[in-house]
Amino acid sequence: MITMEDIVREGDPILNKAAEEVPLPPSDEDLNTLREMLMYLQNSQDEEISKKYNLRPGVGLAAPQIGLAKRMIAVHFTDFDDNKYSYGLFNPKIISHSVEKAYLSTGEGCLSVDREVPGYVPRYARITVKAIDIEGNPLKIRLKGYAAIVFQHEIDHLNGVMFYDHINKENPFAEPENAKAIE
Ligand code: LHY
Ligand code: NI
Repeated sequence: MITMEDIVREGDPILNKAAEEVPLPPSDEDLNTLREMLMYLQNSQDEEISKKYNLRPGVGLAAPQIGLAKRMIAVHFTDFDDNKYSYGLFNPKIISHSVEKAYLSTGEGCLSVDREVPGYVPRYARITVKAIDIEGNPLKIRLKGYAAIVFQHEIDHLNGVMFYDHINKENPFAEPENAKAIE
């Protein structure tokens, strides 16, 4: 079972390098890892389990965050319109995106970052993601709003990019151009 002890924190160089494509069909080992990543998110959102094992609640997790430079992400959340997203994905790729941007008015955090980093994180308002899911099915999902932001945060980890890399250094709360606030 994945716990906070397995989660790599900022400062570890694996968080700043691009991860490798996963050969498909996935090996049993990679498939198991992805299942465990999704299970971490589910456990972290369960009041009892998260308390018992001291899990920080999360909606997304990328393989580099558990020390594996492989292109795998898990997401598990319900958006503000009550749509449920629960996926383990191999080799996710943003194949198109809007010109318009969006950002969470509360900023972002990261399971690998044990401090608050204030500021707006501009992201694409809408994206289309292609990936192979945990069952081996090719997927093409259109995302907007909160969901689009979570997926971009996770896919960034596969490219060695942290959320704070996007924050305006002069003025963290400068209104991003052509962007709408979410929340
Ligand atoms: N997980 C964050 C989490 O709290 C992802 C996140 C946070 C996305 C805030 C968007 C906004 O679940 C991770 O840091 N995973 O990489
Ligand atoms: Ni993160």
